[in-house]
Amino acid sequence: TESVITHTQLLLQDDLRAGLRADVLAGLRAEPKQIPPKWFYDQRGSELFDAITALPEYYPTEAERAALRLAAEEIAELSGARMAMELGSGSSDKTRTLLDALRPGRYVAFDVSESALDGAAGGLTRRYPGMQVDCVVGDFDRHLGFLPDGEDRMLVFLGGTIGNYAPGPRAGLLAAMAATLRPGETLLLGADLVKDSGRLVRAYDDSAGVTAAFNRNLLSILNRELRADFDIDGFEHVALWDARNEWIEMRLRALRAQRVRVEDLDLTVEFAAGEELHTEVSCKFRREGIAGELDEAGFSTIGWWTDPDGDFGLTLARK
Ligand code: AVJ
Repeated sequence: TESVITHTQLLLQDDLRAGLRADVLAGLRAEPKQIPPKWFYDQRGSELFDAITALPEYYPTEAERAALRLAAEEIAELSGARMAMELGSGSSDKTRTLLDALRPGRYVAFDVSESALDGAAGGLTRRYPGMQVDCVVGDFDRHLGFLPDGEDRMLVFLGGTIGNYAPGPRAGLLAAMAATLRPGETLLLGADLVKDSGRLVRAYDDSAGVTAAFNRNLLSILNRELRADFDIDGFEHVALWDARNEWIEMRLRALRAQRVRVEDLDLTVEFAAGEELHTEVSCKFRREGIAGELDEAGFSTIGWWTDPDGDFGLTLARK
């Protein structure tokens, strides 16, 4: 059997830059100042994120892998899926555990990063001869409607990326996912669960300082892509647990007052000493909360699994 790899480009370099410009312009004018976490992932940011997933304090990656191992066969049976479409597939590394059980005829890898997709595709076709691999470069906030049609499809959204969405936008994303599926098709959702706040904070403020470097790399991205002049050493990494909203927040705190020029936006912004730039929320979930939100979006939950320690949850839902 021959393997087929296709490539679709929904996101051009120019679109990406226009999106960054719009988000940074709005975010630096907002109170408090904020930049959405989707801009963390340039090449260096992706490398730092991979390094985070290998840290002893950062439990979600291994926990999700363990949950997938326990659940994969049942997911394959319950879903009956013959085609998998993964959003934010990155290296597609953990996905293999699922593909081993599902053995779909077709796998769509959807990511903003073309280099991540290219890196993954060859290995997948070698491991799964005869499986068609479609690489789609796109932004799932805008391009869900372009996912390929097919029969018995399963949307796969792993890694806890859903946690980057606060409740309002999250409802919108889940509804958009439901809208792309036909009745009977499924969604597999990975979500990090509420747990001891000490463990949570350590996962986002590791002792080796990798998460701090990941957070501050955002300022290097702005300096390079938008010709800004952030003094990167003038900001420190902050990670805190918001118990009311049940989310982790990452911020960059100005150690001293500074004026920042963003040439490409023709913008000058002032940071007071101690002022914080909000860079990420990472929501943590409870089983009933996830089921309720999925129900609200038009799904019904048909399966729930966690790793043996109960740290990370996988939900299978049917439209
Ligand atoms: C990729 C969004 C799931 O929220 O845990 C890791 C990103 N940020 N450490 C997360 C992240 C800081 C990660 N997600």
